[in-house]
Order: sequence, then structure tokens, then C-alpha cells
Amino acid sequence: MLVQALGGLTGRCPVRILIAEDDPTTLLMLERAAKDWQYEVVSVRDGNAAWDVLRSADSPPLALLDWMMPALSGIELCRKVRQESEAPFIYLVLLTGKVTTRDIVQGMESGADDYLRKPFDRQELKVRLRAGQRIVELHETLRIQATRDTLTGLWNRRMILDILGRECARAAREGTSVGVIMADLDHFKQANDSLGHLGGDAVLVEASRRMNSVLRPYDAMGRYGGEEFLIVLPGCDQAGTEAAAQRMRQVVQEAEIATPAGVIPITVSLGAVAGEGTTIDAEALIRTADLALYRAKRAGRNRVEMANSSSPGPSLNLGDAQLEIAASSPSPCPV
Ligand code: GH3
Ligand code: MG
Ligand code: MG
Ligand code: MG
Repeated sequence: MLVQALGGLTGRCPVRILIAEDDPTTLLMLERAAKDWQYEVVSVRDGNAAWDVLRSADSPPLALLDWMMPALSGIELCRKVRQESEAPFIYLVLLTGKVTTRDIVQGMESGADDYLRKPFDRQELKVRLRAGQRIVELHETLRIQATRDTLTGLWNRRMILDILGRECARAAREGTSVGVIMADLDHFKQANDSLGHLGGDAVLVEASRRMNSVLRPYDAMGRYGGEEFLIVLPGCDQAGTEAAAQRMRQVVQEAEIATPAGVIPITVSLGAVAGEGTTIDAEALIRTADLALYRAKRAGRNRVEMANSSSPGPSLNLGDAQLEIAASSPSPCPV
């Protein structure tokens, strides 16, 4: 996923650009220039068509927008794009025959990042697009750093919790269910002891790659803590959640993990629950999955334990440290 996200930014894939221009001759010249510079061009001839592209999930990250167009002007498009606060960043260049300072100020205030005068100069267009590309790349790098775990490329803790919150709200609203799995590698300390910390890191990367590989494209997996993972399965009921957890368990244990520091067998314990109903609650689901994970550890590890979502158990948030305390003292939890 991480590699995919970076693909378009490292020269391996062409960068995509939207060109919106109603004058056919200018459009042709812009298209030809952009293609000569290896951009992948999406072109449209009015503001409505441009807006359809810009608001789509796979909008090009760069857009060249004519100011004067039928339906929606370039200025209106800039405003609309900037109002979509959740959407990924798009670098917007306005093309305009208007040249007074007041026009330029109005254009930039509407949310454009840059502007180009018509008739345009090819060399100027080239360097301005390249500047835009640099900004887009910077945004993408920052976005990845803010949302991904650097070691495994999985969602980081904050993101996977955001995703869980969103999916719980959606399940409550639409009357569907959401599966939650908490997975923790077994005796991982021993992997570090025998392979060293870097070897342990390699085990973490491979184990998470394997677990992620058996999930559906719309499931989400994040690194919750050191060797602990949180998995969110939209629309999954109890049986589907259990099946996914079993696939994850199986794929980790079925072959030893080879690292530059040596080869090691590894297993994972998983606690899982499916939430449904209008009072679905992210925190309660995590707590419940955590308790089930604790039972899987107690029952011998390399296991899946399911919890019943209607009995979430006591209001305890068991982190790793608390699991150890709980394991060595008379258990306050239902086991
Ligand atoms: P259990 O089966 O009960 O889960 O045993 P465990 O040894 O896996 O559990 P414990 O929580 O005692 O130890 C987890 C270890 O994971 C301790 C910590 O050093 C290691 N760890 C956490 N994060 C990382 C990491 O990023 N890299 C490496 N190499 N090790 C990590
Ligand atoms: Mg025009
Ligand atoms: Mg562990
Ligand atoms: Mg742990």
C-alpha cells in the first residue's frame, strides 16, 4: 500500500493532470504540451465535467483550470475544491486572460495555488507544473507520515482508531455490523532475544504482511502497539469475523519466518467480536476484543477467541502491561 501510494511520486508512474478548457485550440495545445512532458492527461471542456473529476476519489493531484468556462468557472471550481476539507490535496493552476492585479488576487483568494496568463508560454507552463508537482509530492509524503506506521506500512494507531470510529457510526446508522479483531504475536520477546531487535523488526513486518494479505480490500489493519494489531472489518458479522481471524492465525503459523538474522516460527493470538445495533460503541468493542485476546493467551496461544458483543464485560482497558499483571494475579476478568 505504501509503495503504491508513493508510486506516482517517484517517477515510476506518470503524474496525472486534469486540464479543463472550453476553447478547443487552447485545449489541444495544453494537452500536447502536458503529454510531451509525460503527464497523463484527463481533459474536459466545461466546469461541470471538471467538478465531476475533481470530486471523484481518484482525481488527478494537479489541475489546470480555465477561468472562463461554461457551467462553472475556474474560480468557482477552486472554491468548491477547497470547501471539501476531507478530500486529498489538489494543486490548482488557473488559466486566465485576465491580467489585472485585482483579478489575480481574486483568483488566488478563491483557492488557486498559481495562475498562468493566456496565451500561455510553453516553458513557463512547464516550470509551473513542475513546481506544483513538488508541492503535491510534499503533501503526499506528509500525509503518509501522518497516517502510516513507518515499520510495517499499516495504518498507525490514530488512523485505525479513526477508521473504527467511522465504521461504528456507519454500522449504527445503516443497521449493519462491524468486526473488530485484536491480534498479538505470541512470545515475541523471544524473537527479539534470539534474532536481535532488527531481526524482531523483520518478523513484525512479515507477520503483518501475512495477516494483511488474507483480509478483504475494504478491511483495515493498523498497528495498535508494539506487536499488537487492530483490525476493522466493515459489514462483518460474528461468523465472518471469526473466519477472518482464523485465516490470519493460520497464515502466520503455516511457515517459519525467514529474516537476515535467522529463521523463526511465530504464532499469533487473536480476540475478536462483531458489533451490531444502534448503540455500537468503538471503545466497548476494543475492550471486548482485548478481553477475548487475553482469554486466547491464557488458553495456550495460537488461538482465536470470540466474544459475544452483547456482553462486553467489565469496564477495563487492558493494555499489554495490564495483561501481564492480570495474568500473574487472580483474574478479575471472566476467563
Ligand atoms: P505474549 O505471548 O504474552 O504476547 O508474549 P510477548 O513476549 O509477545 O509479550 P510482551 O508484551 O511481554 O512482549 C512484547 C515484546 O515486543 C516486547 C517488546 O520489546 C517487543 N516489541 C515491541 N515493539 C517492537 C518493535 O517495534 N520491534 C521489535 N523488534 N520489538 C518490539
Ligand atoms: Mg474559456
Ligand atoms: Mg505478544
Ligand atoms: Mg503485546
